[in-house]
Amino acid sequence: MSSPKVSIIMGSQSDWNSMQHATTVLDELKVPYETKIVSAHRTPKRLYEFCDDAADRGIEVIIAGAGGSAHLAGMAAAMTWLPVIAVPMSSKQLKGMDSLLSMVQMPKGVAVACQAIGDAGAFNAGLLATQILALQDPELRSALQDWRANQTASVAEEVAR
Ligand code: RP5
Repeated sequence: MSSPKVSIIMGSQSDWNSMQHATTVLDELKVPYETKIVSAHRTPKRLYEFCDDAADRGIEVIIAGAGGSAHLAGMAAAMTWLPVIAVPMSSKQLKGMDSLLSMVQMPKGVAVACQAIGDAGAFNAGLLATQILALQDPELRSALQDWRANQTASVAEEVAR
């Protein structure tokens, strides 16, 4: 098993149901990744240690999913120079609007690439991580182009009635 290039972190085990969609494209295109529970407020020391050595361990992109007051992605982006893709989790009270706004409204100076709320956002986070890695990897780029062509070919022109 090659060492992970993408790290998928999430604030809680309860985020996995949505965050598992981030692994779809990574699995299909054989991009090595790891999955970890790292909470900005429940495990702040774990978050610090994770950010401290992520780049040294060969991680190139971080995907961070969290719900509610979702500071995980912003804190991760603040503590590492690696690109951070944020996925707002749907929440009980505000259906993920809280997560979305706290992730997308990053103040100037620290960048987070925020995706859509929930499953689609998680899926696209895996896709975007693959696109970032493909910049430096011609084999992966070719596999990604095939993946996109297959997706296009799978869309029927005629409406099934
Ligand atoms: C956040 O609180 C997590 O990212 C999760 O989305 C939410 C609820 O966590 P649990 O109470 O289910 O552990 O930190």
